Amino acid sequence: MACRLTDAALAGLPHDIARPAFDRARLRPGIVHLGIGAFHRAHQAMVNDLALAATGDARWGIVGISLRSPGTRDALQPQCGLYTVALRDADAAGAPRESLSVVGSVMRVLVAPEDPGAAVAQIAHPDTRIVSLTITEKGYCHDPASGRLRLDDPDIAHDLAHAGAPRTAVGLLVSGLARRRDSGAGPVTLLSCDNLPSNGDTLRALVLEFASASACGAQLCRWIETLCTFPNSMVDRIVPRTTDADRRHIATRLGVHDAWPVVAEPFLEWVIEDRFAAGRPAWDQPGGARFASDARPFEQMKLRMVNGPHSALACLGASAGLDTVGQAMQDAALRGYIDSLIRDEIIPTLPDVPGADLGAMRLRLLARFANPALPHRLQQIAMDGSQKLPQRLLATLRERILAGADYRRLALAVAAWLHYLRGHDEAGVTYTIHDPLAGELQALLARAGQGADADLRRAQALIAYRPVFGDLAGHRGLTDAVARHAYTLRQCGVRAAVREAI
Ligand code: CS2
Repeated sequence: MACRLTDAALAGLPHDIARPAFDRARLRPGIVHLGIGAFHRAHQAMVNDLALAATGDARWGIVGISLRSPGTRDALQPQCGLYTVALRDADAAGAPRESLSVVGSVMRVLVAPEDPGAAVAQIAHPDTRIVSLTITEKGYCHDPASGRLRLDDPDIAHDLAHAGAPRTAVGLLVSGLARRRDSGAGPVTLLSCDNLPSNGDTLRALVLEFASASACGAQLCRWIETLCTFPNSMVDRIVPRTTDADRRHIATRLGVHDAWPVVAEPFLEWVIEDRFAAGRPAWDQPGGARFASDARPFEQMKLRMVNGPHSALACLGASAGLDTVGQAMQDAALRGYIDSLIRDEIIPTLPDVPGADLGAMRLRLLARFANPALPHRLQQIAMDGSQKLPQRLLATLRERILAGADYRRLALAVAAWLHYLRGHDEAGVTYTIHDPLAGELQALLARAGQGADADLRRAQALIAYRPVFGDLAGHRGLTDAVARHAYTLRQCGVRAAVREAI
């Protein structure tokens, strides 16, 4: 297809395609977003479009920063920053349905590794009032169990030595903030939109830890503490990786080629603490965000209810040789286990959250996971387990242990990760473990060896690993429970293990 999605092409799109309902020509950059992947483009940027359309306040265009590859910039530049979001689910009769909208908030994309100075300058620009982030858990370069910055991380060490050419998100932020302080550019909000507990507080602690270790030291820390805010936020929307088939299908519907569309579920939630240092867009439009004085209970609920079961299902399903979350949810044994995990072991740990009906949320979640119109690969969710498990499953597990409550289903989720780390499924098909700690984990599991008692030794080796298990490291009861599940998983398979656990 010759023609590309551009501003000029918008008027000619079919009538059933929604398009930006604001004047893009007037848009000015007020938001810098680090990590402009599919999730941001299907979540915050869409909500930003709602705010721009409702208020006409043109100060809130988005400049994206890619921290790794130029792919998004190269695809979006010829499209004037425009791209399509396809929202997919099934109707009551199970027939797939889809609605398409073109999103207009993104003005341009910078590629930090190509020109870190330009990225720092954009963060330091006086028009920038919000710097938001979706850089995934590992992008924070912190110890997942303690939340402390990993000063021994080679990229962090590099950034502390080369403030002019940072590689990490935290390095870019601190260089940009130092520049703002020097130039008098004024206050700014740093808004983490990642699946981390107290994500704003976590980011603030990491930024201050880096700043105090940097050449600017204490003075910069004082400036940040006085002028910057770091609201906590809860984000929720399932956004699988876009495939070539998605691209072909969307081009057919648009009548023009979009090189970088995103597919997602219709469900969206975003709860943000209303603590903005230099103003914010009116993101609280119908279908958009909610502001709250404390987002932490919402984050905790979301991480435990949505992401915990997601990770458990990913490790179990991938080990069973399944491909997508939807396929795993069609398996009665796996679905029954996920339902029971949520109902019997996760919900009892959650405090009352204003306006949240946990029982209804559980049923809606099972339907979201089962969405037949949105293939979401289990391997995509299973990656980076070392960075995800602490807040998704281990925090819940810790509470159950302290309360003397049953935790066998949660222990199975940990055993499923151990099983997954073998690097092959039940049929012997191998896969790569994508995890920043993969090398360390595989080495310690290899030392545990094979043969009789291997399940116990592997469980001992894993659960002794402090960067993930923190103060649960070496817990005897958990180790024994994980070893028993690991034995069943290896000897009898995933389905037998989940049936046994419920
Ligand atoms: C998933 C999340 O990839 C993953 O680890 O668990 O991306 C999940 O789809 C979202 O957090 C849902 O809001």
